[in-house]
Formats: sequence, structure tokens, C-alpha cells
Amino acid sequence: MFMEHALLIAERGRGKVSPNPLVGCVLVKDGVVIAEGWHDHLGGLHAEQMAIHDAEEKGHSPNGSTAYVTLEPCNHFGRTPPCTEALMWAGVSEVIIAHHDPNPTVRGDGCRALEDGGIPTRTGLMEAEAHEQMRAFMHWCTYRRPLVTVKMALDANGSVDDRAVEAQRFTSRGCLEKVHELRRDCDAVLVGVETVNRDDPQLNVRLVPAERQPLRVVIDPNQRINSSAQLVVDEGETLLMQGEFTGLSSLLHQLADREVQRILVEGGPTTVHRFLEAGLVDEVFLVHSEVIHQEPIDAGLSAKTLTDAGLTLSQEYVWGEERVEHYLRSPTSA
Ligand code: AOF
Ligand code: ZN
Repeated sequence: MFMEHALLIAERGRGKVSPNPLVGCVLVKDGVVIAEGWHDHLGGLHAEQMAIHDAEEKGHSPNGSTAYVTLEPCNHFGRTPPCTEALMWAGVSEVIIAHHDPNPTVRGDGCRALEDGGIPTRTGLMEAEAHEQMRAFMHWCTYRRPLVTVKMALDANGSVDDRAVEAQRFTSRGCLEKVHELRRDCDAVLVGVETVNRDDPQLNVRLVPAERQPLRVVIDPNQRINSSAQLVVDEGETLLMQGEFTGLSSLLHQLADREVQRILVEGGPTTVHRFLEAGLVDEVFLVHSEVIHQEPIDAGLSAKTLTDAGLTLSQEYVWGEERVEHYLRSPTSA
């Protein structure tokens, strides 16, 4: 119950903390929550430190309380001083942790420092839920590449575009808003040059409130991008990946070095298939519209293509007027 509370308040930092994870913390005394804290934005207080401040502000002493925190407290001087020290200084008597911190600069040390300081710790309460909430951060720490999310919209026959008409959206406004929410949750959005030259997309977050915009990445090996494309001339940041590629995996490592933890591939079939064939896709949102294209361009995406790429159907949603299939990397091919 207390860890559930900590996971819930961690959500308040969504879209503002990357490349840090979402973290929540509650202080409990005599079975009652006396204070709460969460990592609110990059450079802001860590969850534990905010909770300690909150206790003081409310006139409660954190001394003798139990801290429930969704991530192992840090033990390093980063953008803030170590949380381990703050917890010890506050006199917390026990620390219950959902998930260890896989960050190489803090790994293992947080718990050890607390134990050495005489504060017992217990790790693993609601671990799976915490992992899910910090999925992109965990993936980036472990593999040093971003989590790759693909989104593709198809007509009733599996076509991505209609050559018979000017480039235009064929999904509902409600669906577009969900796509913008997805973009907001990603650090970068990637397309191929063909998509830029045909659709002239902005690839930013406009339909829902956003604290920051994703980095836009265009794969353009032969430098064919239209120089007046919106994402070239507008104010947002765009990374043009020009020249020969030695492999998509090296592209992802380059992006990971720029602290991109989750990337949304919104490209056309060529780009999406490149990622699928390289086995680099972690999840797919397949948006099914009831529209029928007159001169279709087949996406070439079948349940088999996705299974072959190591993905399994996990859930179905409704986004606006469209049905959406959510595929996730099968546990065996992680
Ligand atoms: C915590 N509590 O609320 C968070 C933690 O450079 P900094 O100070 O922003 O530290 C970033 C690292 O600290 C981050 O990569 C992760 O390992 C950990 N995040 N730790 O004790 C928190 N957000
Ligand atoms: Zn910390």
C-alpha cells in the first residue's frame, strides 16, 4: 500500500525527469504517511530529499520513520548530494526499496552505505511495477541503447499511405492526441527521409501539454532531405543521420550517448523494416483505421513479421476511433 503510493506520486515527474528515472518516496510513522516526495524535474530534488523537506514543512520529524522508495537511494554527488546521507541525517530507521539502481555510477552502493550506517534496508517490494515504470531508464542503463518503440498507422488493408491523394493524416483527432502523448514520453522521434519529403511532418508535441520537445532524428544516408522541410527550418532540434551506416545498432549507441532512453520510430515501411530485421524493436503500436486507401502502399507488416522480430501481442487499446495493437518483445528474446 505504501509502495503503491510511492509509485503513484512518482508519476508526477513524467515527461520532466529524463534521463533520470521516475522516483517516489513516502515516509511512514505509526502506520501513517507523514510525508511524500518525488523526483519532479531534472536537476530538482531527489524523491527522498523532497520527502524529508515535506515532513519538516508539515511539522513532522522524519526521525524514526520508515522510508518507502521506488528506487535504491543514490550514494553519489550528482546534480544533488547523496540521498543516503540525507536519510541517515534525518534519522530514518528503515528503508524499503522497490528496485535496485542499475546506474553504473550508483550500483549497489546505496544499500551498502545505508546498512553500513546502521539503517536496515529491504529491496524487492513491488519490484515488477517499479521496473515497468522506469522501463526506459532500466533499459538504457543495462544495454546502453534506447528502448525502441515503433508506431505505425494502417488502413483497413494494411496500407500506410494513399498515393491517390496529397499526404494527409487518416486517423482520428483522438488517436493523434494519444500519439502526441507517446511522443511526449519519448526522448527522440525518428523517421526516414522519405517520410520527411512526402509528409513534411513537425514531429513535435503540440496536441497535449509538454515541458520539452523530443529530439527529431532523420535517417538520410544520401542527403536527399528537402532543405525547406519544417523540421529543418523550425526552431526545434533535428539530428540528420547522413552518410553510410555501419549498422543501426551503432546509431542507437550514438543516441544513447546523447541520453536518449526511449525513441519512437514513426518512419515509413523502409525504416520500420530496417529496425525489425535488425531485431532492434522493443515494442510496436499498430494503429488500425477503417479507412480504405485508393492507391495503397502496403506496410508489409503481418503478425508473422512481428513474431519473427521477437514480438508478441500484449494488449489492445482504443485510441480515438482506432483500434491499437500493442506488441512487446517476448521475454525469451530480450
Ligand atoms: C535517488 N532518488 O529521486 C532519483 C535517483 O545527477 P543526479 O543527481 O540527477 O542523479 C541521477 C541519478 O540518480 C540517476 O541516474 C539515478 O541513478 C539516480 N536517481 N536516485 O536516490 C531519486 N531520481
Ligand atoms: Zn538521490
